[in-house]
Amino acid sequence: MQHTIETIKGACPHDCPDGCGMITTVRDGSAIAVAGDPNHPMTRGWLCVKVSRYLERVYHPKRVLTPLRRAGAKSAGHFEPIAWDEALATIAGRWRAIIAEYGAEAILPYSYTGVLGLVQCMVAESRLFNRLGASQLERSICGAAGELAIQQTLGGRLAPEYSDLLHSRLVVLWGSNPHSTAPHLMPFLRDAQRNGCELIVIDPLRTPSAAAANWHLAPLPGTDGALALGVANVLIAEGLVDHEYVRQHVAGYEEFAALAAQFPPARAAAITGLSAGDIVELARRYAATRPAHIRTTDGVQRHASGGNTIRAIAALPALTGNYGLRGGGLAYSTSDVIVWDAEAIGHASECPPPGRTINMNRLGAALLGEAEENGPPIKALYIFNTNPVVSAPNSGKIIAGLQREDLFTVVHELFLTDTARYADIILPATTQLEHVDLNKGYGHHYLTYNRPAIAPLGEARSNWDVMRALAEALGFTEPWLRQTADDVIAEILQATPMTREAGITLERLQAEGTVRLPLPEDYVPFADGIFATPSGKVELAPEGLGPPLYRDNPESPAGDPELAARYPLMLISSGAHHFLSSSFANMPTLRRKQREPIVTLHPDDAAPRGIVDGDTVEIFNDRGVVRMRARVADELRRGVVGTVKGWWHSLSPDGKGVNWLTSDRLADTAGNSTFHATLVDIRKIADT
Ligand SMILES: Nc1nc2c(c(=O)[nH]1)N[C@H]1C(S)=C(S)[C@@H](COP(=O)(O)OP(=O)(O)OC[C@H]3O[C@@H](n4cnc5c(=O)[nH]c(N)nc54)[C@H](O)[C@@H]3O)O[C@H]1N2
Ligand SMILES: Nc1nc2c(c(=O)[nH]1)N[C@H]1C(S)=C(S)[C@@H](COP(=O)(O)OP(=O)(O)OC[C@H]3O[C@@H](n4cnc5c(=O)[nH]c(N)nc54)[C@H](O)[C@@H]3O)O[C@H]1N2
Ligand SMILES: [Mo]
Repeated sequence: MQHTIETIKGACPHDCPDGCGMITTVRDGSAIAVAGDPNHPMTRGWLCVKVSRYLERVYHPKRVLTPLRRAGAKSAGHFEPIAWDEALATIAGRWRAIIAEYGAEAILPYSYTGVLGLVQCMVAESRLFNRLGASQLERSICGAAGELAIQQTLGGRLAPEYSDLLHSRLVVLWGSNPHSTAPHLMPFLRDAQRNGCELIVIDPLRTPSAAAANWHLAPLPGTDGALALGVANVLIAEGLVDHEYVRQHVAGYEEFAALAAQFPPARAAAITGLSAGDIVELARRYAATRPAHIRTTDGVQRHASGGNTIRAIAALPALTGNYGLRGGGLAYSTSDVIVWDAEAIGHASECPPPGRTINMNRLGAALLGEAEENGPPIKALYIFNTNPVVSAPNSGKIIAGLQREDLFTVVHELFLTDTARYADIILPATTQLEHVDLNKGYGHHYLTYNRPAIAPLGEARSNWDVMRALAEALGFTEPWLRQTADDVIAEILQATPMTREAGITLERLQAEGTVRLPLPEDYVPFADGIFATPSGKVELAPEGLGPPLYRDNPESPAGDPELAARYPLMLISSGAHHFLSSSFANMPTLRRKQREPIVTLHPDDAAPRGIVDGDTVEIFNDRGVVRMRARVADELRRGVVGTVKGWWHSLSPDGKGVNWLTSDRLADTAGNSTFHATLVDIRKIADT
């Protein structure tokens, strides 16, 4: 028999700065291989440990492939197949009844970045729900504080290409673990190091990124704002500030300097748990080495002072004149290099006024009554692109909320996740190989068109196709609720000045796959010294905000000594190397590589608890109790314990996960999550 073999260019959809180009080989309609696009300038022909196994995900025997209806108690996991028509009619009928009784704000769309794409994420999360006038979701589980802090300070999230590290003489990874969370940065960093670039890592954990550093500093979690102010204090006191740069390009210097004056090394040392000598040394090395690059991402801002922390860190390249230098500056993300036309995305001007806002970190609280503080109770949830039972904070409250008998929950998913188990209706989703999208990683400057490689499996439908079908079931006739994904992309490219003026069209993206945004060949953010802030300068003390004040985490030994007397250990749960949040955590090969839920503690914390390496332990606080394997290692500082996010509850030995323990308190900025501001204790349990 004659086989047909094709290779199809696509885009990795995951929430990762690398935003890779992906090539799928298809034989007779089935995908048989995925590989990194050799022509994508970041991907350079290889995929990470997770996405290189993407076919295991696509053809996973447990994919949900038909719509399902609950047939038993919520969470019991019994479902029966139903036809799409019946599923859509049921949803439309329930929503109409809820709107008639409570108004559209009783419907809450709950989504995040299971796929990061213009159509399957941004458009899918906005158009239909805008048209309904449903509640708005404040999407602040990840980096909202850091995002706003960077915008307030620099006027936009702009960052250099990974390859610019080759021009750096010093790189500071400040609460960032690219070894796992931005793997395509690592070859550039290693090449830079081979050329003599120095690497400093600031992280309470000795991550794999830190293991290869010249210097690893381990501050107490949540104290980086004081560290940055301490460094600024030394820069100012020792005459290491680039005053000419400050005069031309920095606003609010005097106010900032007055605040930094309150953080001499001794005080910063007392707060951060570092030595005063180390803080002085950090400032001197940072000032003496040019160009010096700081990479700070989201781990460092998932604390109560997350926004102020990022503002304080982002001040340092301004004080030393590192912004605008190739190999210098600061990398948080490149997300604002293109600002899509908001009206083309959401068509909000043609919709009812936006509904009230619910913060996604407060899902459990909102379902249990908090929503009624600013509107009707939540009577319907539409969950897609997210797995809140595993990934959102304070699982116990979320589960209690999802169990409400009067709540109508729809989950659109690839798998029967811990969240989908609480659904009344589950809808089958496509993988990236089965739908159209346009993707851009938030660490670079390239758009990649995702051409579907294979037909949808079973009856799976993409996020946008479900929105179109629901719009039809609800009787909406707007053309922008009927467009194909390709038409949506074409409309937004045309409406957005940057792509329109550069002639970046759907046809061009389809022909070329990956297209660079129209930036000069030698683009360096802020090289012109212009910042899109009100003053046109770096704002160290923006109007109405002032300089970045330091505050102790309210849930930390310094912030709540009484609580810390009961729960003395600070828990950090960062990204797992083999998972992406909870995505991939149901794939056999990656689960084996990640081994099992493990908590790492320092020997000095293990010994008084009688814990030795390999023991089964319970981690606990007032919110919950979770069982894990103990690993005793001096990879983190005393008083700090570390684990990873992502393990599914239903696939864990005790049916729980780390977010049973984490706090749903909101941060200082943008309603952000505070996952890492969590106090716990640990006890050994008798082996059974
Ligand atoms: N393999 C893998 N890749 C991922 C993800 C994943 O789950 N797995 N998640 C993706 C997502 S959603 C995101 S947002 C990005 C996040 O990318 P990163 O920001 O790199 O990821 P995190 O692992 O959350 O946190 C980074 C580091 O911050 C440290 N940290 C925590 N608290 C503090 C603190 O108070 N001070 C300092 N200095 N450091 C601190 C943690 O120990 C951790 O090593 O990664 C993306 N990529
Ligand atoms: N303890 C702790 N928890 C954390 C963090 C932490 O640092 N510590 N980090 C937080 C961060 S940074 C983030 S961003 C969040 C992420 O949290 P979530 O956004 O909930 O991410 P995932 O848990 O990966 O869930 C994404 C889900 O989307 C599904 N999906 C994938 N593609 C599609 C699709 O095309 N359509 C539909 N309908 N579904 C699809 C996947 O199967 C998966 O179940 O987690 C947060 N949780
Ligand atoms: Mo994230």
